[in-house]
Amino acid sequence: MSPDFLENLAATVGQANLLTSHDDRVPFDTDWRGVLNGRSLGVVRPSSVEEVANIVRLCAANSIGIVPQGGNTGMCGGATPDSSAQQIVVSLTRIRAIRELDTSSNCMTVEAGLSLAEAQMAATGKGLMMPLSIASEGSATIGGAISTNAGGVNVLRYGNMRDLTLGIEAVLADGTIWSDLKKLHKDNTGYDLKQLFIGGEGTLGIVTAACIKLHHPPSSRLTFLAGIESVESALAGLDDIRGRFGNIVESWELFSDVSAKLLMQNCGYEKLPVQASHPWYLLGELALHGDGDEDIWAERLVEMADRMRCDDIILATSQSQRESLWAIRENISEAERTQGKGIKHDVSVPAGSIPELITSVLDGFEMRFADCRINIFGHVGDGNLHINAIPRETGHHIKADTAAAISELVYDASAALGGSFSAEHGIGSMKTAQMAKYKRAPALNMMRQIKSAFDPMGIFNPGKMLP
Ligand code: 2HG
Ligand code: ZN
Repeated sequence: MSPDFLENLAATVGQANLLTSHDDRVPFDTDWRGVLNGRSLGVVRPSSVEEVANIVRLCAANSIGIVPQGGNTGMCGGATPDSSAQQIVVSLTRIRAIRELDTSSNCMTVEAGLSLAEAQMAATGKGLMMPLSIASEGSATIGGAISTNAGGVNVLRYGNMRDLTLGIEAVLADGTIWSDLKKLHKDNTGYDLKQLFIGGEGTLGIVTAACIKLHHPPSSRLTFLAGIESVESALAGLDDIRGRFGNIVESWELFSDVSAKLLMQNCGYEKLPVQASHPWYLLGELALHGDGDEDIWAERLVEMADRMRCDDIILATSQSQRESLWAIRENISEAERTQGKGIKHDVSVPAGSIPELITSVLDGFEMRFADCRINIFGHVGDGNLHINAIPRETGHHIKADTAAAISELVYDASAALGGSFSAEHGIGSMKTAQMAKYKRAPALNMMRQIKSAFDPMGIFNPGKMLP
């Protein structure tokens, strides 16, 4: 590194936007869960794509690793620097313009640092909807959501970030600004290169803007919370609604009795708004277009509840009730965090195999791991569950060897069912060992070749994703 590297960096972004002191760096060097504490050489906060390109050129010339960062809400450490003090965090949150909101082609071109909530609001302001919704959407950014191919609670109907991204703009390893902000739904002109950056976790380049699909919002939504006795019931209810009414299910979120207890213990809930306690709870939301007659829908839900053998279901009758039902679901991660440092698993299996997955994880679990509880929640409709382990005693930690044994149990169980060890949170620095274990050699080889073609010097997010 040349002695004037930091000076040149400061000249690129302005001294105030290069943070080098410990206190200034800590919020960027630490992940939101407080699990990873990196130590960067500095944090730069560019305000334009040209500044990003200059930063990349400078870092490349000095062999300095670049860690792109959005809202710093990731789950796998993808945006956290290592502890070498040889990497620069590039925070994209100042590059946040809405370049265009095109209501004739139903899409918006936005910059990477815009938060998902701001993008949603802008679309709503024009009578449209940006459907990607995750609990951290107030801070999570468009660039982060693209780089991790975020999923969330609406994937069932609208898909994940990959499905919602029409075009991207990115800065490449030699500082080229590659603008591919197409609005096309169809474009068969060779390799679809943007797909490599979506879910690429900043290892191939820095996403600086994107063109995102928008949808027409439903005229009303039907949101309910049901207490159910089995996971099979949740799948039966989904099948019932889709069989009778087609693709109207926006969300089908499952959580366990353990989640409910954590919410009561750690988030001030006295009880859930259903009548009794149940082994499982289902939060469902249906999108209605035109036919929003509440009485008719209440009857239809009763039929669905019958199929689920459920007699404890509450329907939101106002927007504020809907929001409080959603808050229950969205507070689960926070309830876990308050409980103590646990371990997270974000697995997927074919949706029909969910009951088998749960049985194989829970069978004998308490006997083997007496100090931990398994907290299961997530997106049951698309086969993605969070099977997290948390310490029984508040404030405790799970020991490293116990954590490793639990992770192996969960990942092996999903692999045996043809599943994935990372459904929506990505790999980052936390799951590279699983990449080595569960990803097939030909896939890893192709990934390594792609990485060296795009980033021959290895400056983008070193140590992330690839084992
Ligand atoms: C969710 O579904 C997120 O709420 C977070 O993916 C999951 O905290 C987690 O494990
Ligand atoms: Zn999730």
